[in-house]
Amino acid sequence: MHSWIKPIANHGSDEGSHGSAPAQQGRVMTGGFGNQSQALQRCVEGFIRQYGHEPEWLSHAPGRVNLIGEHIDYNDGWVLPTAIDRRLAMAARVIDRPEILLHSEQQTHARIFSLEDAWQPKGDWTDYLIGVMKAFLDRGARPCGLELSLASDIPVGAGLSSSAALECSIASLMEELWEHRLDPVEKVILCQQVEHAFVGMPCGIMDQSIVTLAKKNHFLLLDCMDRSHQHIAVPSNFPTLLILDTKVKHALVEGAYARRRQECHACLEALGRSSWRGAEDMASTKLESLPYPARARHVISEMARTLQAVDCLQKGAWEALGDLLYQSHASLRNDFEVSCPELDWLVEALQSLGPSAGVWGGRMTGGGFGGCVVALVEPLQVERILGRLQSGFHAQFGHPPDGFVSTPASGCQIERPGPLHRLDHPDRFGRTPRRLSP
Ligand code: GAF
Repeated sequence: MHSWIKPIANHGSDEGSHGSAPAQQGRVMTGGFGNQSQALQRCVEGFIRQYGHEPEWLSHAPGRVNLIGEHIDYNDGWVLPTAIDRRLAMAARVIDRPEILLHSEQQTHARIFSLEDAWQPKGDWTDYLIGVMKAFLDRGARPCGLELSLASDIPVGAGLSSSAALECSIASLMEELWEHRLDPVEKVILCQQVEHAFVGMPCGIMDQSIVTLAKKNHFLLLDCMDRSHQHIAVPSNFPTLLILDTKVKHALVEGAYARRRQECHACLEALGRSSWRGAEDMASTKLESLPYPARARHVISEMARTLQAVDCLQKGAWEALGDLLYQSHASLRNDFEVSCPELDWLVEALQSLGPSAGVWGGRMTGGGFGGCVVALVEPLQVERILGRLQSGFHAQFGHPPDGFVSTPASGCQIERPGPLHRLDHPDRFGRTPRRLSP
């Protein structure tokens, strides 16, 4: 184990990957970053194995769950996400060749991207990373060659924002190593634009915002109209956040997400409005005349629920908060049509367990079409609740969902561990990395 990674309790198997976190049926897994994530450790070890020397930088970013406010970030709504204690980590070292060497723990060899090529999307996960680098180049950043290695505890395609974690961690590295600083909101927008223009996913602003701005033990109330935000402290008696991964993979790029955006936009056009803000009190008869009334119903009702949820959170009204989560799920299932049978089954099962069995509420979280449910449960009942959900789900769908608990975690961070002398002396291959700006 590398000296600047502190030992942590092993909570899963070692077969972690950029893709999936270790799956253990019937066991509640904590994310692990209760100051150290397993991904950080595996990332540094992977770097050393791949390149034969230590990294100089370590950038790491969390996944996220959205408590409520779904599919309204691109509709000028409010959202209430928090970072989870599963992280993606990226270790880096400057090299004196015009190349980006990219290694992930799923690969045996590093992929090589020349800094002299014009980068085009390849249609795989490297697009998130190369797209961000290209955006920095387009803004006049000063490039240098890099060795990179990454590892992740955030399941991919599970609606927990592994892509935003990837974008934001490489963006933080670029700020340092390519000497181009951005303020946090600029960074969020750069990463969102990369998803739009390079990856082809017309996402809203929520995921990159929470990954960048998250504060430990807080939710983020983000106003997606003017991008202002407020950190909402988690009360000490807040229930446990239980995250249930159906393992049904979503592929938002494939069109359904973009269609939802277009449908919402078509409703606004029919109303002759430029924003949903201020449309909250619209009469239901007016909604019925829109091209997609159910979509409009979701947007308007979810905006109201999100603000009510903040109130419940601050008052400690868990049953009322839980009801809002169930209502949000019903709206996403019936009106926005982004749920799937596996998500619905879990939410119904949570609802029928109810407060007497320690369940306050739950809903699908993220883009939908698969992915995860977030539930609020009593800490002492977590194991029992998870066991019941897993066996019932297994009987129904032939596999158990993964389940893990998480506490609200901190956002993207970059560290420069170890003594500075590594920059001044050649490494054991005789290479002297370029000195960085102070
Ligand atoms: C995905 C998108 F990336 C977010 O911007 C948001 O729209 C979310 O789906 C749904 O709330 O995660």
